[in-house]
This record gives sequence, C-alpha cells and structure tokens, in this order.
Amino acid sequence: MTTIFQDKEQFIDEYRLVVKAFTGKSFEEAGATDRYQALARLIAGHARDIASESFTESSRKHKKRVYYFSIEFLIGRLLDNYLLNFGIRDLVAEALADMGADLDELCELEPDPALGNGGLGRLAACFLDSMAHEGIAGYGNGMRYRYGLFKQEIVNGRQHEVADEWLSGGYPWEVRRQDRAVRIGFGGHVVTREKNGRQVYSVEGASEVLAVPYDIPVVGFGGKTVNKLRVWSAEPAEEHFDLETFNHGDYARADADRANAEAISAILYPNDQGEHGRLLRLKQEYLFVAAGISSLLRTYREEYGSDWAHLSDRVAIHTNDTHPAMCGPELMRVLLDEEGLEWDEAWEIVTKTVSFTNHTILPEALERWPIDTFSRLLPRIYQIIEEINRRWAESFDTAAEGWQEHFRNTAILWDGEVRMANLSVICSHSINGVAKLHTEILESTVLRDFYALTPKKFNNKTNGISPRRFLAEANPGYASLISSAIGTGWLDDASELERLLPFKQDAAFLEKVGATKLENKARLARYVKRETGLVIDPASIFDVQVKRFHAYKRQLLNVFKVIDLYQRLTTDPNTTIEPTTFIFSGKAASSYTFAKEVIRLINSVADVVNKDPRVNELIKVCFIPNFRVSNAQLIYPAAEISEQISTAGKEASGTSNMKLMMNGALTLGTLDGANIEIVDLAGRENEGIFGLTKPEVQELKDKGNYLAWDLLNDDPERLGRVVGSLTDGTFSKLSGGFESIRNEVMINNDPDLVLLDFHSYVDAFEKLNHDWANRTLWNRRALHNTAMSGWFSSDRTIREYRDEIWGA
Ligand code: 8GP
Repeated sequence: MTTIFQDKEQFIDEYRLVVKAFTGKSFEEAGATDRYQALARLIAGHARDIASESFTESSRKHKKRVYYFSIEFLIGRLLDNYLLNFGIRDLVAEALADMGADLDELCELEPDPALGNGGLGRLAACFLDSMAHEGIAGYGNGMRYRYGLFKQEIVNGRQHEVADEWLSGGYPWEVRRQDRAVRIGFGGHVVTREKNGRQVYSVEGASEVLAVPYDIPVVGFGGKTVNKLRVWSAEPAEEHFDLETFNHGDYARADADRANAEAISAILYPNDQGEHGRLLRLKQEYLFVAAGISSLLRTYREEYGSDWAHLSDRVAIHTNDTHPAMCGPELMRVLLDEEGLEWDEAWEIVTKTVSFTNHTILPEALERWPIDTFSRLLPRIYQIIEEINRRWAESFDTAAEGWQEHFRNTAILWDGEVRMANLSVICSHSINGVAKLHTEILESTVLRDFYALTPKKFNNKTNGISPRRFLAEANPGYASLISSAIGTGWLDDASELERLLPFKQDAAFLEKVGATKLENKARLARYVKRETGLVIDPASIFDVQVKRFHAYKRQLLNVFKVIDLYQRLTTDPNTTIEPTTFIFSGKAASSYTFAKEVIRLINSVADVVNKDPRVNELIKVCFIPNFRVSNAQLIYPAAEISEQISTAGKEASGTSNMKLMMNGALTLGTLDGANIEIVDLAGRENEGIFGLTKPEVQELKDKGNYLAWDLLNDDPERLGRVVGSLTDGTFSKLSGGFESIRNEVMINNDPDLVLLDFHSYVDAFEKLNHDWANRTLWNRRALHNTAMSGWFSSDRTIREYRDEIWGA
C-alpha cells in the first residue's frame, strides 16, 4: 500500500494549504463546496504525482501499453473511491472530524459525471479500476461531454430529460492538456500525388476542429499504480470571433465557429434505439478515435521512434463496441499517409494491434452509416475502408460453394451502408463476447460467417465488476463484517470471498448479515424519502430492478407481476405475501417511446397501489429518479431480490446481476447472459430461476406459432385482468391510459414473450417471497451468493483480457 500521508497532521497541514491556495480562505471560512473542491484537488495532485511515476516505471520496463477506446466511461464519484484505494479513508475521515467537518457530507457534493448510458459505460470504468489494480499500463480514451447524457426528472409519472450540467461547478479531478491538443479534419476531398514513385494521399479543404484532452487520474487499489483516463473536448481550431458582427449586436453569429465545434462534445447520445445516423455522433466517433490514435502514437514515437513493425509488441488498442471502429482505418491512414508504410505492412500492424468487444446482439444496436454521409464527412477514411472491403472480397475463394452468402454477411460496405461491426471484426485480431451464452450466440448467429472463417479469433470474456466500488465503498457495513470474518485480502483478490462459506453455519454471523442489510435498507429508505417523498418500510423485502429501460429487459413483466398481485390481494382473501417494496430505477432513451411508457406505467401503478389502504401495508411501488452510479451505490446494498428477467438470449451479460449478487441479493432471473454463470457458481437452489431458455425461445420462433391471444383467452382471471387494466381506467388517473403498451403485447403479438413467461415468473417470485419468512435460511443463501461472487470481480476479467488478448 502506498501511503500519501504519513499521519493525520501531515494531511491537515497539506489540506489547509490547498484550501487557502484554492479559495483564498482559511479552512474555517471556506464553505462546504470549497472544502470538497480543495480536498479533491489535494488527492488528485498526489494521484498525478504517482501517475507520472507509474508512467516512468512502465517506460523503463518497456511495459506494453493498453489503450481502451470507449465512447462512454461511467466513472461515478471519485473522492471516496480514491481515499479507499489509497488506504487513507479512515485517516482522512478522522482528520476531518478533528477539524469539525464530515467526510461523507463532502463526498456527497461531488458531481456524478454522466459520461455513459449504462452497462457498457460502467464496465469501461470498472476495467480502468482493475487495470490499475493489476499494475497494467492501461489508459482510457473517451469523450468529455459537457452535458453528459441527461438528468431524468419524473413529472406526473413521465420521464423528462433535462441537461446535466455536471461541469458547471468545475471538475477538480481533471487537468486540461492544451499542449497535447490535436487538430481533426472533417469534409474536404482526397488529393493524390506522386512522390518517389509512390502514390501519396492527403485531404484538402477539410474544416478543422481542435480536440483538447483532459486527463483524469485512475487510482488502483493499493495506490501503487495510477493510470489515466483521457477524455476529449471539441473546440474551434482557430479563434474566429467576429468583432464586427458582435458590434452589430449579432452575438450568436459572432461566435458561431465556437458553437459549431463545441457541439461535437456537448452531449452523449442515448443511442440504444433509433438514434443512429446522426452526423454529430459520427463526428464524435471520429474525433475521439483520431485524437486518441494521434496521442498514443506520439507517446510511442517518444519511446521507440518510428519502429512501427514492433507497434503491436508495445501497444494494444482495444475497441469497446463499434463506436471506436474507425481505430483500424485511422491507424492505417497514419501509417500509410504520414509514415509512408506500404499497405500490407501497415495492415499487419493494425490487425495485430486492434481488438474488439461486442456488447449486444440486438440488430437495431449494430451501427451502420449511410455511405453518402460517411464518405462526405471522412473522405480518406472512407477510401481506406473501400480498399479494406475490396481486399476482403478478394480473399474469398470464388470457386467455393456459398462464398457469395458469406461475403454478403461479412462485407463492410453493403446496401449503401458502412457496417461498423464488420469493420471492427475485420480490423481486429480478437473478437469477444461478454458472457458465455453471448459469445456462443455471436459465433452461431450474429457473426457466424466470420466465426466459420476464423474461429480462433473468437473468445469469451465474461464481464466483471469492481469489488472495491460495489462492495467496499457502496456497502461499508457488510464489507467490514466480511473483513471481520476473513480479513481484508478479498479487496485485492475477490476469490477470497469464498472463505465466507464456513460462516453459513454460524447463526450469530448470519444474524449480522441480516442486520447490515436492514441498515442499508433504512439508508435507502431515507434517500427515497428525501428524493421523492415516498415512505418505504425497511422491514419489507426490497425487490430491485435497476437498469436501462428496454423492452427486452422486461420491466413490463415486473410491473405486470405487481398489477397481478395488487388485483389478487384486493379480490382474493387467500392471497398471502410477505410485505414487499418493488423498486425500479433507470433511464429510457429520449426517443424510445415504448420504454418511456413503461416508466409512466410503473409510476401510475405506484400512484394507485401506494394510496390504496387495502394493500399499501403489504406492497409498495417505488421509482427512484435519475439512476446513476452514486444512487446505484445506495440501491444495490439494500436489495434482497435481484430482478434479472430479460427474454432469454437477449441480454449480452448484465452487470447489475453481479453487483446485486455480491451484495447478497438472490437472483430472480431467466437463464440469460451472465445469470447462467451466476447459477453455475452459486447453485440453482440459491436463486429463483424461471422462464423459457434460449433454445426454447429459438424453437418457438422457428415454429412461428406463438399467439399472445391464446394465452390471454386461456387465463382471463389473471393475465386477462392484468392486460385489461392497461386500458380500463384503473391506472389512468395520473396521466392517461396505456393503449400503446396493450397494443405492443396484443397487436404486436408480445415480441418479448412477457405473457408467455408470466406465470413461471410470478410463481418463482412467490416462492422466493415466501422463503424470506425463514430469515436464517435466507441470510444463509445471501451469504452464499456473496461468497461465490468473487469470480465476477473485474480483476479476473481484466487478467483474462491481459493474458489472452492484449499480451500485456
Ligand atoms: C450492455 C449490454 O446490454 C449488457 O448486457 C452488458 O452487460 C453491458 O453492455 C456490458 O457488457 N450494452 C450496452 O450498454 C450498449 O450496447 N450500449 C450502447 C448504447 C451504447
């Protein structure tokens, strides 16, 4: 463990100096926000010192550098996390208490950067954490969105999107690196010249913007390695402030260049549905790719000169989904046009350096760009892609039967579009999925033609999560209980959590497991009360589904269960249930109407159920607005039931399933994504598994005879009543009925099989719900889940990437 302060006194001295330098005030005079800012600056300063040592050390040892390209990094708050990773959380808390301040209160003041949508973005952040922990010289490369995604507010049950001004108070963790800014060109046309008997290409007439990097330190647990995350901001390449126009009063036009350039890094697209084809998004993708490649090559040149043949021995470029797919062509462009390499030479370097992870099989999420738009915005990159595509076509044996079919499925350019997934695969030496089933689906369906050609390129890397952030930091009570039993080694090596298994027989310990859960539930209840006014009972079961809203994740199935329970409790005296609070949280993409309607339905059901004295002692429905890393850290530790109920085959992995498991929740889930591995590790008897399996879903599709109406007609009492309630006024008081949801289920024939899985789901829920009555048995299963969750540490995942993909 590297200590940055010898003792409290040293910390206090340094802290006072920073407060004074930063605010001009003494610590006593400074307000809470200034105190937070100064504390973060102090820690960030130390982190940067160690980062430069880590960098020098990796140069000295010729460590391979891993660049993780991701258009999202959902890093969450950093102060608490870095204090923990530096091993000084208690020291700083005590020192602050001596000074009359409270560390938790200061941590609460940190803005939560909204630099991601969901799973993919948070995974990237856990990977940074684990790369630093494993001592890998690993760097994030992404975008600095001024307004991030959006802030979600709920008005009359509906989601409203508001700009998230997370940077407005200043972000103490970042440092602007003007000296490393890169000019990025868009548009123009390709010019060809002859030079020394060779064709040389360049782009003329492009309009340029400046990509300016901001560096954020990434502190690994133990504090020995500090890496960095570099995020790019778009600015005008030249100051073109038009004074004359300004003096005529046209202020907006006077600064139009700035506004146009800055638009590129203004917002993150919530692009999980129907948001493709936006020019600004394509600009974002190229900007962070081109700037990142330029920046890493500059470092390489400084260390190794122009020894390009060995680039792949020293550098790995990992592309997180298809958003950085232009890494391949951009690296080709630099090697060909700027460094003068021949195509074959450059291509070998590129394909040995670049690797690719796919995160979703949903066809609507696979990126495609109209060739027209693409080639106009990025003419030289397009030309290179054309050549890659031409050579790809040429590589087929046209005498072989069925080659046309293989080519059609693998071509990069097809039907007037650039297919980014195929581009990513062709440019990469490794392609991985994010859970066992997901990788199998990639190999057998989505990318099957590629798999047939180069099976060795494919591999699985089941996702993971940071045990520091999602157990130690999020759940301090449980974490210290665990450490009291098995020591603190699990923070370094989460497989040590298995040493908790013998404590399953220790009744007193199990009681403490239950007691920490109860405290966490009380903490969440206070947060909910503060944020929404709703009172929820910590003595009830907390049943939790928190994730992005998407049809395949089936929040609708969950709310159908709640409606069914509500209807049975109010009509059938034989219905029994342990008191339960149904907790939902998550954002829907702003243009995703169906998902937003499901949010409105949940809030409308909440409005009715929570006000109905016949049931509101037994069930409550709670929607927590604006799901983000910081409130996620309050929700996971409070959960008893983890809802992971996607239609089998649709969820690539899921990661909230792992976070909830580690915090001792039991999974109520389908055999989908990483749920399958959870069951393999923890045993089916410790979870609540239900529903169709992937092969069963497949069989149903192949037969093509599923009819939602049949199910409804067979079960008017329950399913019929649930579906009927969408349009009969039961839940329409808040803001109207739910015809569109009913149509999705009945007219669109229930594409996500909500009705089909309904009964097995409700039965599995009720079984778990009744199991809760025996608290000793329940706590034993909870502890068992935590004990078996160590394999889901992102440290394990990252070691697999290191050994099997990056060779770092
Ligand atoms: C998610 C997958 O849906 C989830 O199953 C998986 O656990 C996670 O990635 C990490 O691998 N996919 C996305 O978040 C995603 O595709 N986001 C795009 C909107 C950018």
